[in-house]
Amino acid sequence: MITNSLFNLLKFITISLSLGLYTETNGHLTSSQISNYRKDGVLLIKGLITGKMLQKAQDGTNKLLNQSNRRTPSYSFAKIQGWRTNKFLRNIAFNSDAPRISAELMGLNKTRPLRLMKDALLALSPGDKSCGWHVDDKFFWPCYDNTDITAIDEGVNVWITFTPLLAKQGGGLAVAPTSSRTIWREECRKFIGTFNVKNAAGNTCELATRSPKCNRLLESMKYLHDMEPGDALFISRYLFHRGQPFHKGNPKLRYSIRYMPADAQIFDNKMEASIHNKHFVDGSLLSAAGAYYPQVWPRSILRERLSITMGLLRNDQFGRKK
Ligand SMILES: O=C(O)CCC(=O)C(=O)O
Repeated sequence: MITNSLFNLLKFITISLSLGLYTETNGHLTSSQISNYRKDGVLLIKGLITGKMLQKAQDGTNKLLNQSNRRTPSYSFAKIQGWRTNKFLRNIAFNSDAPRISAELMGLNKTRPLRLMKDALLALSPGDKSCGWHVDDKFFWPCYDNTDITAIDEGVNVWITFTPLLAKQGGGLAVAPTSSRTIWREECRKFIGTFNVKNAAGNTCELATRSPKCNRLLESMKYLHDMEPGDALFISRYLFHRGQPFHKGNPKLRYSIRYMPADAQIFDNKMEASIHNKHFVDGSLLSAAGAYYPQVWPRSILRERLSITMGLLRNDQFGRKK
């Protein structure tokens, strides 16, 4: 009897550990990091992922790159929602400090959890055109907008590099600090990301032709960070950003993860499996869709993690890529 209970306890601990239910928590952000993020809409965290987690991500990404052709008009490789099938991406999205820091930047507390919404694994190679200045559209960010320009809980995108980046050589993520908090944010945003399911190509990356004026303004604000593998930029959902093309060298690998408060409302972009398969309606809470947008902070939920690891989630109906 005792042996049986002990065996079950050990089994539970082993399963829990293998699912990564216990997350490491390092120190809190300083008040100046939080206030700088809230002013600029961007914060660089050095060494967000290191050691084995980083090594596995680099190896796993290189394997994926060699195995499959996922070229798009702008990137030499693009894979969306990789956390659902790849352990090494899921480990970062769930178990790194990315969720905790995102929750802290948005001022969430333990009664208002954080959920993982959408990730993107991209490779930018020499000569790729990348995506011009933009704020993510409703394909990448299928949630209703927060129209309050002063809101702090609008959503965070964690952009992690797996390869070294030097600002002067390009290849990284260009950001326009403070653009998420400006009064002209919506003026410039309305030229792009107009959500239209029938327009398969989308116009999210085309600000340079759709509004040369906004494009010039953002170029004048452009900042590029020097970054090491595992470093991350935490950027506000509404910060203008763009991939910085480059001309020489190895592909630049990056992984971005979008997080939202659990009470955000789903926007029906006609591609989300959560809506098709769980029969949710436009405007449902993210938390209602369970494992499709799993809770990652303050802790993950065993039932959701099991659905993911057992491969029970249906695929999204991707109509287009950035
Ligand atoms: O990595 C890039 O080049 C662009 C990434 C991006 O636009 C995003 O993470 O939303």
